[in-house]
Amino acid sequence: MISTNRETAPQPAVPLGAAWVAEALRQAGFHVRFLDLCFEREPVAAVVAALTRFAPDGIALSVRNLDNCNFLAPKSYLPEVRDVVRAIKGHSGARVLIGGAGVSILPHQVLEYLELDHAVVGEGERAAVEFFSAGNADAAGRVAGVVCRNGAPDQQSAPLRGHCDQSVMPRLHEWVDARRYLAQEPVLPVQGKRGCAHRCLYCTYRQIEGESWRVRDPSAVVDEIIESMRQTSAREFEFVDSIFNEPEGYLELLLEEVLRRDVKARFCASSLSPKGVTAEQLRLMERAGMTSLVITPESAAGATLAALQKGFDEDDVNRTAELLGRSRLRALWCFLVGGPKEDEETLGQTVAFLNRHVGSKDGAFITTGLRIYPGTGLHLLALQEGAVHADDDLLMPSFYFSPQLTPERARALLDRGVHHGRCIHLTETQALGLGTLRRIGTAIGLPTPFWRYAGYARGALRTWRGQGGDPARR
Ligand code: B12
Ligand code: SF4
Repeated sequence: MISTNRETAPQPAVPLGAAWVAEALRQAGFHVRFLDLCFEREPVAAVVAALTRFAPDGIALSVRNLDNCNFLAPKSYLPEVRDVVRAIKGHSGARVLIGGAGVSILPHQVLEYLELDHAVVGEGERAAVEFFSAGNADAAGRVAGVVCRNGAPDQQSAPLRGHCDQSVMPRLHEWVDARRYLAQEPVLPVQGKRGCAHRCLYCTYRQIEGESWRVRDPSAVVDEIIESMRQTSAREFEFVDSIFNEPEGYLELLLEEVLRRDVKARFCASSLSPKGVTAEQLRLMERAGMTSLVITPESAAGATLAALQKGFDEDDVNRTAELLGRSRLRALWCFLVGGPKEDEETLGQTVAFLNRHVGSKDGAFITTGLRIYPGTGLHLLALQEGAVHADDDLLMPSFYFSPQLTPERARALLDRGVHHGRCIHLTETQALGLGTLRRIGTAIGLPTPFWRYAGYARGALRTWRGQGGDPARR
């Protein structure tokens, strides 16, 4: 298993999915080696060395990101993955299977670009085992979930139903050098559920995780956390679920289990929906050890929320902000600027929200422009508005930005309108030197979440550069 992701901004991402698939293969009786390219200085040389040492019969490639989703400074990661694929082909005749979130979004286009034959759409635990167990390439190509380069363009995985496969634990510590990641930010990811039943205009998650909620048994999730605490120094865990507070009732079951088992850890969540949040839920989160969360309204204006088909309105956003303001939880509020129907008025509503609700314990994360993916409502809208051409396969990043505004004007309105320095713009998270600051923060035991120091980091990097500092690689 080769995890190809080398992005370290806004933080290195522990290859949880690749580890999970590797563990499934091991449990099925395969002899598995894991190569994590994240911190390798010479990734191609590392791949060649591993192939020479291990001589695998099958190679599983995990591709988490296609690109950085940054409209203002776009970067595709696929050219570096192609270098890895070429090295593999030059040094091994093994059967290759590619998977991961990025692959699931555009499987055929990724296969064409990388000149590979087989990809998995969606979760890989079962598909990878069946693929590598198949007697020949034809049978491997017929495995549920596997898409073939020469297959029909609409060939997709079998729909995902029922519960997540409970029999496999990711056992991250077996596959990944957790210390390297924990030195950059002392938090490990954990996933309680897969899928999302919503249909937001721009979203890809149903292609990656499936279009219905599939929850794990809370006791299995807590077992995994306890095992990670035994095997690594991690004492904080981030729930990377599509939406932490859905489906209804699950977060209660999970956090009650954390309390029942008396787990002495801290928790955060990478996506809370403003819809339906209650004061009781926030109290339970605090009692169970949650200290921060990322909340994803994307806009504070009703017209934009409706156009994005978020399924909640500005009253939900404001009500949840009031509740969070009264809690001890730190909230990072995420906004997408430039969605359909965005204009000076709607952005003004978001600016007013940022001033009113993003308090001293909180932050806001601003992404300008929306990455367009095939099969989404946003793609259809972009075609109608002429923002993309029908022959653009969207493998290289294309973005939507409201025709009623420009990115420069949006930035000016935000800079002028927001009266505090707690807004973090996506581009700033890619600044050189942030990785060094993160490592220093971890070494001196700064309390998480690290986004709360964004203002200080901005100042420190400015001073450093002003003094002629040459920040090392992130
Ligand atoms: C949580 C999250 C984050 C968190 C991560 C926190 C953490 N502690 O890990 C944060 C906010 C930091 C983050 C940052 C970024 N993210 Co993000 N993130 C996610 C999210 C929601 C979940 C990822 C996850 O951990 N899933 C859980 C694991 C278990 O699932 P998995 O990795 O997909 O693996 C499964 C399958 O993919 C498959 N699989 C995986 N590998 C393999 C290999 C083989 C061979 C096979 C067969 C199968 C297989 O099986 C696995 C198990 O079922 C996804 C969206 C999503 N729903 O997937 C976006 C997502 C992966 N992120 C995305 C992006 C772009 C980014 C950023 C580049 C954004 C930015 N510019 O800052 C950064 C990059 C960070 C980095 N260093 O890589 C995109 C990638 C698509 C794209 N356009 O490239 C996604 C898909 C969201 C989107 N826009 O649609 N992210
Ligand atoms: S709620 Fe979140 S994960 Fe679900 S469709 Fe909307 S944006 Fe995607």
